Amino acid sequence: MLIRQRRGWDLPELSATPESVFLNRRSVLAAGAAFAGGALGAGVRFPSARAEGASLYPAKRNEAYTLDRPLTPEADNTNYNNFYEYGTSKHVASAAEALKPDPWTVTIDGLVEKPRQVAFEDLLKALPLEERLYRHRCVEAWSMTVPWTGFPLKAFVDYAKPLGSAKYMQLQTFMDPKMAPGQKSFFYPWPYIEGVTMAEATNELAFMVTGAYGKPLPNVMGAPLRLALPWKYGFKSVKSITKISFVEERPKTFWAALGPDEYGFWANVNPAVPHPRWSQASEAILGTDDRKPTLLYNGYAAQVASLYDGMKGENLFM
Ligand SMILES: Nc1nc2c(c(=O)[nH]1)N[C@H]1C(S)=C(S)[C@@H](COP(=O)(O)O)O[C@H]1N2
Ligand SMILES: [Mo]
Repeated sequence: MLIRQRRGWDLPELSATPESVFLNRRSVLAAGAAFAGGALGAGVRFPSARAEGASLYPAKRNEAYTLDRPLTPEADNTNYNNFYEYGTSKHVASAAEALKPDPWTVTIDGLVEKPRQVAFEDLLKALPLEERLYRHRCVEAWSMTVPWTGFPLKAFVDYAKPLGSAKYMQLQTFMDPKMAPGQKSFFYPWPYIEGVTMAEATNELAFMVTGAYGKPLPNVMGAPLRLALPWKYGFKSVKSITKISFVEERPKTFWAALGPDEYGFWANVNPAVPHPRWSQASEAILGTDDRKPTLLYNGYAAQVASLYDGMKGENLFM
């Protein structure tokens, strides 16, 4: 595993903090103005759903989620990504400009009270946004720290109203080889699919992401809607989601289909369980030359360890 990153970021490490506090105040004022405008001028429309959504950022930070290290500078984050729909290189930001996140529809189906299709902007209206600072750990052993904006996955579950018989939530990326040339490769089992149990989906940490760094999500990070499961390896955090299905059977996930001996369904972070081809004992912190020891459940054991009580026969850590 080779990580070549320039260190040349000269911003003070946590400069994002005071700035977004300032911006939050400004966005509260802007929201007040928009509300007043709406009351006076019914029928005034924003130029596009995306512009309308943009006024929701930056969202108020949920201070319950704190970090033990600085945020990864935005430029480092957007220049080192995994988005196989746009190629297997880490430098896919310009290729991902072909993604069209607006308009965007999310299908909700399977074991739900009422299957339906929702416009992405209607999700934004229904589910209040907040900002959370999370760590992200790729199975390749690099890591980053990101200010995500979004809503708890549990809020989405309540919105979708699954039936009691639903055992898993399956999340699927768009399928459009014209928009995503990587999907022309027959080597991969497109579309990208991930899944979690209902207990995982409703855990407080599971987060549906619509923005990062106080702005709507850039294409390369999986616009307009991606997952963040900070206690699991990054491949679980599926990007550019178009379909969410509530199902009884465990979903056949993209990486587990491709390499069942290397990538499992659970994929919980554990320093003591190596990947078959490399150690997971430590992680390389993106944008620095530093490594840190990997933590069990990526440091989130207090919130999630009890999800796995008594699951003896399961491969929880691959
Ligand atoms: N649809 C889709 N989702 C995906 C991937 C992908 O290739 N396609 N890569 C995964 C992997 S391996 C990681 S580490 C994260 C990377 O997210 P980032 O590029 O925003 O850092 O996205 C995950 N979600
Ligand atoms: Mo990853």
